[in-house]
Amino acid sequence: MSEETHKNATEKNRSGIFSGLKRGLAKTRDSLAAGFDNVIHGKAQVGPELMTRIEESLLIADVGMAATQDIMAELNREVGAQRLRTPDAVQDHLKHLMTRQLSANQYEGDGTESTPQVILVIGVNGSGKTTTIGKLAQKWHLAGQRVLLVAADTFRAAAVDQLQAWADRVGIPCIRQSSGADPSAVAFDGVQAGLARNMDRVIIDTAGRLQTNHNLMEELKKVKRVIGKVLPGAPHETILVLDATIGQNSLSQAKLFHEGLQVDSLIMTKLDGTAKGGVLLNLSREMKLPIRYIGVGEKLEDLQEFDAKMFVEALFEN
Ligand SMILES: Nc1nc2c(ncn2[C@@H]2O[C@H](COP(=O)(O)OP(=O)(O)OP(=O)(O)O)[C@@H](O)[C@H]2O)c(=O)[nH]1
Ligand SMILES: [Mg+2]
Repeated sequence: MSEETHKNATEKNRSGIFSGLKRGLAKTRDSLAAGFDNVIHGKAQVGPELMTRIEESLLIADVGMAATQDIMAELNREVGAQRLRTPDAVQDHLKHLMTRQLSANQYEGDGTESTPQVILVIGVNGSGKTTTIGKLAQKWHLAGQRVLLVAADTFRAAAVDQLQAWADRVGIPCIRQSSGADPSAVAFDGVQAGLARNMDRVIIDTAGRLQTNHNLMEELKKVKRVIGKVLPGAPHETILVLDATIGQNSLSQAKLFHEGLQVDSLIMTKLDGTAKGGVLLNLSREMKLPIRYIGVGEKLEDLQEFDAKMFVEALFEN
């Protein structure tokens, strides 16, 4: 491929991702930008009305009280110092502040190049763990990596089958035991198999659980300890999958999972089904954890690597 063709292909790909993102964020965009769009693009002056509309819109998009107050304090300061003289300038600065908050926590890996990289995926019931694992596996497989799935959700037989179906679809192996098996035993087998088969990535699926269920949280801690015994340093990444449709409630979920299990990064699914996409700002502010991927639909390409700048652009573009 010539450099020019490659560049065009990359740009085309990027614009495809961006339109998917815009489509997926439509509901949040409607609640956010629509609230002050007509003020910004009308004949409005920079003044209290505009600032109130912006604040209301942020709250409606579920940006949350704390993150909204941060943003408004800084915007008001800039307006007060007469550094933002037009509504457009206010909007540009708002976008800048949102991007800054969303990119405050970058994923830096665990600093090791260990092979395999063991990834433990956790979260409440139905948040999107298994489908997200399937999509990640497909992405990484297509990128030429050797990926192994581990069905440590042994709670329901259907859960093991669901992961197996993804493995079959992608064309990669899946380690499983019968349902009802001890999840840490399956995880142990999985990591061992990952080592023996020289895998690049081992992704462990777990049963959904409420963050308030003590026994089930202890079960996950055991999974973590056990895989650390097979491969010191594993899991290299513990990913918490959150469902965007629950809005601010995802904060208390994230806090409890993080307290118990030391989460390394977040994936937010189902942004396409909610107007509460602004919750990512408060999550980023409170949790100080990187957001790695977002789900904006059911299709494979709808699981996107999170890009703060693109995310904010998509929220504001009509
Ligand atoms: N619209 C939409 N649906 C999604 C997204 N991600 C996951 N889903 C759907 O959410 C539902 C639950 O997904 P699962 O992957 O089974 O969730 P889980 O966390 O593994 O559930 P348990 O194993 O029961 O805890 C499925 O119907 C998925 O297709 C997304 O980004 N957008
Ligand atoms: Mg599942």
